[in-house]
Amino acid sequence: MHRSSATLAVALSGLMSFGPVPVTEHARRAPEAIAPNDNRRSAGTLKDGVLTVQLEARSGTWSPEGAQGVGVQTAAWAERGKPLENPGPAIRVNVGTVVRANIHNALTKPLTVYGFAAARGVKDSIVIAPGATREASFTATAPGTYYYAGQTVPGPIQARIDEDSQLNGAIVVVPAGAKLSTDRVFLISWWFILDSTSRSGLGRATMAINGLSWPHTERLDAVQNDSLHWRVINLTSIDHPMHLHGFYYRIDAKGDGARDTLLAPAMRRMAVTEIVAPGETMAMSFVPDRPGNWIFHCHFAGHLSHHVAMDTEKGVAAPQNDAHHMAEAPHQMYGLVMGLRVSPRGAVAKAPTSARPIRLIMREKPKVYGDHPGYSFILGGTDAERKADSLVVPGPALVLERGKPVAVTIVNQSADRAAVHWHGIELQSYPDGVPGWSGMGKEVLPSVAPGDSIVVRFTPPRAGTFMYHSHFNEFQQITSGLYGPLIVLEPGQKFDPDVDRVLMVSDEGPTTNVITGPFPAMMLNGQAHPAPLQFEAGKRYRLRIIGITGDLPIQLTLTDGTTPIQWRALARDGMTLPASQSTMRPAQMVFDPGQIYDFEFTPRTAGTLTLQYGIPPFAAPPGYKQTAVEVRVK
Ligand SMILES: [Cu+2]
Repeated sequence: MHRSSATLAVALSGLMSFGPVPVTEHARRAPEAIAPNDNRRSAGTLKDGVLTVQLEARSGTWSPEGAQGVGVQTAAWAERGKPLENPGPAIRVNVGTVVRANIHNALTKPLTVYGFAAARGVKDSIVIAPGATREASFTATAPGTYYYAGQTVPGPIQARIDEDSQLNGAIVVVPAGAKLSTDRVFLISWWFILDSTSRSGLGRATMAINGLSWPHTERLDAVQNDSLHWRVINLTSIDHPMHLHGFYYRIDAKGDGARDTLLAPAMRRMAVTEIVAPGETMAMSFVPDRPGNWIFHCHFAGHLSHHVAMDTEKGVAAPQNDAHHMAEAPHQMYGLVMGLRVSPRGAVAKAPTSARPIRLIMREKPKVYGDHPGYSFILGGTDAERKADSLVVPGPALVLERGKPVAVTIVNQSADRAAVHWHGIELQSYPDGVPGWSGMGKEVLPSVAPGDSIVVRFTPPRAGTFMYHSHFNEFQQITSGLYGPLIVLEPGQKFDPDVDRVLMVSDEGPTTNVITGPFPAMMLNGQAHPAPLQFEAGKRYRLRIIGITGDLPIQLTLTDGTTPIQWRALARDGMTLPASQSTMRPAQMVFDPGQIYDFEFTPRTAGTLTLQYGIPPFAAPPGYKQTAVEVRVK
């Protein structure tokens, strides 16, 4: 698969003509249920270095929200004679094993199968007629994360949105002699119906990890200081910036299904948010050294919104489900979220008691973005607090000191519920900001009701660039102003806004129709039309670049008019880069919401540069123009 557009609009342009298959078309056949697959078991029979797997594609009913939830008719894989599974049966082998697949197409359409011949990934395919059986085989030569997939609709594999979108399976190859099943494998899939009469552009939609959608995804259990190894496979046609709460993870390998690249130790990078592009795979590892409840989720606000809840129809969540929504999803998250529960090993650290107090007020004003309200965070004790109608976006830059505890009182003056996530901070679970989830045992963080407040305490253990943002109803709240920079300094270090420049990229309001747009303007530090930036030649600046759009990918370039200038990478997601990665490079990058980069920039001579930012060309609608900001160097 190619890296393709991250906006649904572009991902789907050109596919619309195929039209959706109505959910009811074959629903009357009352077919078999498709079971979720946690990818722990390995399919097939291993004999004399040959794994023989008998696969069959059949039609069934898939219930991404559990057996009691809404079911949809889709094709899925099974081992011959066994129940249907989503994802399909996992194939786990050692290097040197020959994988021989005998594949039967029990569907009524020709089936294109990717991933089983020598070239692997979507680089090769075989076509199996309805009712026919074919063989395909390959030798597992390189360790890594791979996959197989089936397709019954015409067009490129990105055209899979409904009836064949769950024909996926993981292939994991480990070194000769290694244990087959230590790593967990998370396969991301989607399913949706387009509806031009719908407010959102979607009829019904879901996004799933291993065949289930939050809050129904598997709960992962670990013990504090365990070493966790996860593999992620993205078989949707859209990016997913995967964000881990509370911990950095190491990216060990990235692949495209055909080839997996194990990164050399000096090139392995630490992140809290990494993009997994369409058709891409990722191997990651981390050690949860603090107990409690954590989440690993896609940072596109729409991918954990009600739009991917099955009781949302035509963009409107069924009102009779509000109570069940609040009970089942007090965090108001759906879709691409995994929950991790880390049980303590030894004594649990207590929250700091003496701490620097901070009051952070969440404020709302009606009709700021058309009919939609605007929100912002205001710092207590400031002029902004005294001016009742003040709505400053982004929220105030909170400048904290490494190792120094803070006690933040979150005051909710809005009509919605509130929750604040301290993005990238290695804190304890309770203050992490996911209502109904963060915490441990019976002590679970609530959301803050309108008019109410809560105090959360944490101690930032690392100096760097971070952010805080809403973690409730994010599709609405993050696109409408609820975020701000969080800068942690070394003890004794002073924040100098002259050389320390925060560049925060966000949306100017929410998106109503996620398929056709219009998509909001992208703002730089809260401005859709930013004023020129001023720099001085010869001075060394630290640019702290923070992505917090709702669902849009961001390209940012600093150019002299023709080519990007050079800057030095300093940090990623708040963590200082090792010397091997802190290199000079062209000042052009593509990043997704939830990603943070620090660069060192020393303009050499006086003159004018241009900072250009907006949707990257591969995802932009036709005619789209990025915003250009004049950069004046004196
Ligand atoms: Cu996503």
